[in-house]
Amino acid sequence: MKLIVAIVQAYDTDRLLRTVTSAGFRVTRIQSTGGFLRAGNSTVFMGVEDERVRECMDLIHTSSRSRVESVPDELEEHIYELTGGDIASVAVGGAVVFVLPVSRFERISAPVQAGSNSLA
Ligand code: 2BA
Ligand code: 2BA
Repeated sequence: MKLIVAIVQAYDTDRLLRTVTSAGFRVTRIQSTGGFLRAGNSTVFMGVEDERVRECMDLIHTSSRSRVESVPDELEEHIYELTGGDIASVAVGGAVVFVLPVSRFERISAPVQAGSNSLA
């Protein structure tokens, strides 16, 4: 098994979740923020069997678009200090993807309590 960690742009997230869940992949989405543009993006975790990693990567590829984003005025100085360049816009996405080996996967289940959805 591999853990695919994909950082995708906010506007691509819903399409990606629909596409991968329709193909039977399980997924967890966390809202995140890019360190450079300080804009919201999504980090998507998918535990995937080895033989389906390629298929999953292809679905991420088809669901993610590249865009050119303007650097917000308030970050221009910070970005100049960081890069030494006068950067007004950057190409963002499609997706930044890490594929990690999983040494162990477990689903820990407790008995379901009938008629109660409370932990009390
Ligand atoms: P941000 O850090 O907000 O970066 C947005 C875009 O700004 C990047 O797009 C890239 O085009 C540009 N950029 C970032 N750092 C730069 C730098 N030091 N100099 C010049 N340009 C820079 P992407 O590369 O497509 O990355 C999109 C988002 O993916 C990033 O948002 C960040 O949240 C994440 N990401 C990218 N590489 C990562 C890495 N190695 N580790 C963790 N997260 C990463
Ligand atoms: P959800 O994706 O919202 O899934 C909630 C529950 O719905 C799951 O509980 C499972 O019982 C059922 N379910 C989800 N996808 C299904 C499918 N394709 N076919 C049949 N039943 C399905 P859990 O398995 O205990 O998962 C709880 C949460 O853990 C999931 O919430 C998801 O956020 C995360 N998760 C589970 N497996 C994952 C994986 N392989 N990769 C990433 N996240 C995973």
